[in-house]
Amino acid sequence: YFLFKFLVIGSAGTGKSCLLHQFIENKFKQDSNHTIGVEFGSRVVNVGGKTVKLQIWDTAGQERFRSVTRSYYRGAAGALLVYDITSRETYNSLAAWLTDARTLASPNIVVILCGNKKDLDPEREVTFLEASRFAQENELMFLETSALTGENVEEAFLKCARTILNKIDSGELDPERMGSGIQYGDASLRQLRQPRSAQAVAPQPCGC
Ligand SMILES: Nc1nc2c(ncn2[C@@H]2O[C@H](COP(=O)(O)OP(=O)(O)OP(=O)(O)O)[C@@H](O)[C@H]2O)c(=O)[nH]1
Ligand SMILES: [Mg+2]
Repeated sequence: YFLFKFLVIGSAGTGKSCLLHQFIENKFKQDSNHTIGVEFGSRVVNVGGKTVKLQIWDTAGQERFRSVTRSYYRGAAGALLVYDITSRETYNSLAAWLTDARTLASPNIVVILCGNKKDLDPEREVTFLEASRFAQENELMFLETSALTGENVEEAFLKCARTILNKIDSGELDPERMGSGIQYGDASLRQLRQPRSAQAVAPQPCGC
């Protein structure tokens, strides 16, 4: 039905590449190195009976790549904004990442906040409650995830995709707007054409 452009953003070492790997390959990426610039992955998912292809851009968190990664933000429909629950520093940078996403991608970008490394609970520096307040104040969805165990990884991507679909259905998001980050697939194009062709063959009222 659709193709959605997604971003994975957040500070270096929070587990962005591991989250993407877990989502696409269904396993934990051992020995993950810092991402150089941007990496790419895609997966087809079923959301509420509709087939959607997620085109996902995994960006480097290191400051030195910021100018490169920023150039990929344009026209993203959704984003996973990732911090590490065992690192307050990565949590403190969230506001800056969010500002970038909303100014460079789109003010309407659908963002899900992911508190990753949920499996390292004993080393936690950021509470669930604190992060959920931040999410609420900034109109973000929120989940704690673990790229290691796979907990909530699929849910994070699907939740974001589902919200985008709902916004398309309600008219809040227009896939035809330039830079919406949404493209029609064959199935939705067929549906879009249907009413017009039905109109063309519909019998005309005779007026009597
Ligand atoms: N325990 C645990 N470790 C994780 C998890 N996710 C990632 N890691 C580890 O965290 C480190 C960084 O993971 P990456 O996925 O490379 O981090 P990144 O956010 O892509 O980093 P940059 O590409 O530099 O921005 C690696 O050593 C991973 O093994 C997780 O859910 N749990
Ligand atoms: Mg990475």
